[in-house]
Amino acid sequence: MQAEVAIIGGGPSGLLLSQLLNRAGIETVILERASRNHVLGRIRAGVLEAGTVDMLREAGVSGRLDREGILHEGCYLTDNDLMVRIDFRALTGKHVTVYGQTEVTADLYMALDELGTTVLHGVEDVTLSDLEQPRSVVEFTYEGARKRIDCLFVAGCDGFHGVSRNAIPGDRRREFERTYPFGWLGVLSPVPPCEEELIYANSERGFALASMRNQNLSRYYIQVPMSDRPEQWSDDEFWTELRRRLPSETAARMQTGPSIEKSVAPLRSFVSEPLRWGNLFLVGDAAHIVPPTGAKGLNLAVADVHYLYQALIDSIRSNDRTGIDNYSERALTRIWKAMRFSWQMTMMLHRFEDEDDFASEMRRATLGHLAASETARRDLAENYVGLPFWPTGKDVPWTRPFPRLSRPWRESRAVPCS
Ligand code: RFL
Ligand code: PHB
Repeated sequence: MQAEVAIIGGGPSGLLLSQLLNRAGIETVILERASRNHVLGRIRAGVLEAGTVDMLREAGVSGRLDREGILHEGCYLTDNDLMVRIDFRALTGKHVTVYGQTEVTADLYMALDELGTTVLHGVEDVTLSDLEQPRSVVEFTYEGARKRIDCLFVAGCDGFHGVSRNAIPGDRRREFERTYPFGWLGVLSPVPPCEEELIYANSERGFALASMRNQNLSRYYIQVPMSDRPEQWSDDEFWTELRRRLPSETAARMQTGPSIEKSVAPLRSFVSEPLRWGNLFLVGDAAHIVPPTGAKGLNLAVADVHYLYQALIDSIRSNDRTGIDNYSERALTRIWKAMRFSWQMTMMLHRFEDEDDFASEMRRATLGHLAASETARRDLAENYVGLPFWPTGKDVPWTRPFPRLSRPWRESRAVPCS
């Protein structure tokens, strides 16, 4: 097989990249390990930044999102009965959109089918080679036979457990990681949301999040020990624990129902640098993971696609390699800011098992500061609604060589592949 761009992984980042490239007349093939039903059944993100919605519009897949997405102009951070509203609209002029990742993925698959894009499901043993040659090779097993794609570029969109990241030699890659000693037990239930806006709840029993998908479908999470399994928690036990962590008035009016889905997600911060090796580009969770507390994972994946897709078009159509040469640094600059925000939100809102009274007072003081300071709320809102894709200061033009960075390894490990 031949393709201009081979895409490993049919999650949101791979699908969106393919859709944008196909619309520009660039031929892609998507290789996905799981079945389509499996990918469509995964319950994950729910909050889209405005920049993400713009990208989905640009890809021509926003029809249903524009009709069914719910605009949220604020959210609550709470500490027992203290509720602090972060007014996104007043503080930043922006909003976020509540629309499930499942729906984004379904919309993308429908659009790709219409364009006749090749998406192979159930592929195994993907290997990447000749990444530093003019043309690269992707080999894989499909329906029992070994197959091969010759391509110009490979997009590694295969998530945290994919193979693409490890195709970059270990001595040219650097990983940064924080794991957190708890997970999120999530429940999806066909009941109206308990509040019109999301609630990020801090309490002495641990964190809880009240979120939603639509007026009749709620998504709730509680912080649990990492060792907990979803089957250990009956629905009743879940609702009882959630009630204890939410502000009492909200808890009193919360409707409960059966769980449609129940799962435990680990929390991790992770970055692998660089995002490029020769003709390979890492995108989304393949290169970075954030704890879900800031609602940034899917949005970061879409931001990577934003930086990459035009760069690939420029390289393939006009032999202009500026964009692909700058992709890694451009994307990482924004990724690290989202890492910081997600880590900070996680530290502010979760109870750590071995924490002392000082640590819990620090968490409460952070929330108290948010309650009292508009500046603090604006900072949180600016990050939550999504930082701009491009810096706005006129003294940071991206067309110049990237400024020297303070960490010397970046220069010594710069990828020699332009
Ligand atoms: P994905 O979605 O993991 O897709 C990768 C795809 O690659 C396939 N794959 C392979 N295919 C071929 N060969 C291989 N060797 C392969 N290995 C893997 C996989 O089957 C899969 O289909 O990565 P992508 O596309 O980069 O998208 C990232 C997002 O899915 C992720 O960041 C978000 O879901 C994170 N996230 C949230 N993000 C937000 O922006 N807002 C939120 O509100 C939000 N909430 C969440 C979240 C993630 C959660 N969990 C479960 C981790 C809430 C939760 C609970
Ligand atoms: C969700 O609705 O699944 C969701 C919302 C906000 C988050 C994380 C998850 O920060």
